[in-house]
Amino acid sequence: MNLDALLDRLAAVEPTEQPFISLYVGTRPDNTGRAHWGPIVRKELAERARSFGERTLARGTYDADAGRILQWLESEPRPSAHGLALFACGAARIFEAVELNVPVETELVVGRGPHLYPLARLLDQGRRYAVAVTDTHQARIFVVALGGIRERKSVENAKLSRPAAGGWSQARYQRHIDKFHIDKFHREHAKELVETLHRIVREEGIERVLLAGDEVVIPLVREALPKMLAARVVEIGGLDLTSSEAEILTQTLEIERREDARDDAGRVAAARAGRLLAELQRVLDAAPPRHMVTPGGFRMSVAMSNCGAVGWVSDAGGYRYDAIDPDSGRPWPPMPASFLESAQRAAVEAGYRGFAPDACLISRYEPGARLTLHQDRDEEDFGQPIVSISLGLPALFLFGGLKRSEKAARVPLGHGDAVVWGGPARLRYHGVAALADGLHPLTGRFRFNLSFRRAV
Ligand code: MD3
Ligand code: FE
Repeated sequence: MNLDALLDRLAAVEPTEQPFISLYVGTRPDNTGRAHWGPIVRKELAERARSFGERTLARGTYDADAGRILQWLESEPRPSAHGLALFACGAARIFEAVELNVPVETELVVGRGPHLYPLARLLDQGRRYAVAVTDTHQARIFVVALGGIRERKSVENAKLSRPAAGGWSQARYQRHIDKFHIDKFHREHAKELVETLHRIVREEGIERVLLAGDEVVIPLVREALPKMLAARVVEIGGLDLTSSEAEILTQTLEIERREDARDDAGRVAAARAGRLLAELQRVLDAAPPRHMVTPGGFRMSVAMSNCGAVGWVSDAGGYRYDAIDPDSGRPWPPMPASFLESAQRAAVEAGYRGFAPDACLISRYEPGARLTLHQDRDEEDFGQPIVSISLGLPALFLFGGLKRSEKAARVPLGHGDAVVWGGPARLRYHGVAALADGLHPLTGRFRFNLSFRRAV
């Protein structure tokens, strides 16, 4: 079974009216050699049924789906499977059941769509990470894999080892090195650490490096990191060279789990983003991006288009929402169902039910393109949020205040990120810093932003 394809398929499921059942089952026998999961799963499924009113449509479809799940569980899985994952919603025409060759935690989730994080995590099994603990003299590098820790290497700066038990030559040597040389030795130490780390990361296929160190050495290490490594380094506190292996293990496992959860969410978002891009292509074929002109006569560096009942346009006459694309003289292309669904999913997750966008402004950024600080005030009802989805190359979003003069925070926005701007944030000044050059596997040298609005 190809779990990647399964994740993609399930990520594309639109929110359902009827309950969607996601069931993960850990099937490993206990120490008596017996598997206990059957009765537990049966009980969980039966208990959850009671959360729906009797003789409701939801209860009916839930019972049918649960029945189908139980039937599969009784007849299909091989005893050798370590785990099972099942997804069922008759109303969405989904029934997927797979055996897993890795253990999972037993978990039943009933919601409006599939619960995918555990599945995304399975695609990552066998991930290992490294921990580097350093000061300006000495470093220790550990590799954690399958829950165990193992010291791989210690790096020591021979020229600048700590004053040892008082040899006279050592003392005289120490007196003769000045600030300049100390900096130089610290820098050499950082470089040696980074080189060693780089080799270990490459040899062992490590995805993430957790780095602990003092405020002197961390900037030096950062400076020495090649790009490939910098992307994998996460700084952590609370550890130093005196920490025991047990301390290092327990502290970093927790951090790694948290980072993992972020990655899993990102993977689910990226699977959805792939589908949006396919639709986007169709929309832009019908209404190609164009560089609009501001009322002040400037050509915008961002190329724009729209889909939906109305579209945002700018020309010498001003800004407005219009049902007709001025370039084609025809209505804007309709909003694809997957666009609407993604926007509504994000809005609901942020606490805005009933968001019904009638406009989707599509912005295409190429390297150098930017958007100066502005407010979005052309919409009828500022009580409605704006939902934005970023695709392709990453950008630095500038998030200002309610006055133009307030200093803007810089927030990186990457492929698949969705942001909901509602409440007091709705009228904050915002913009996008000049796009850095880059090549995205799906969009090439472009960033696209979809921003969904209730305009009229
Ligand atoms: C924040 N686009 O099209 S996301 C725009 O990334 C625009 O392409 C940016 O600003 C982009 O107008 C930002 C969308 C966005 C829209 C409205 C907002 C962010 C907002 C209103 C208030 C605060
Ligand atoms: Fe804006």
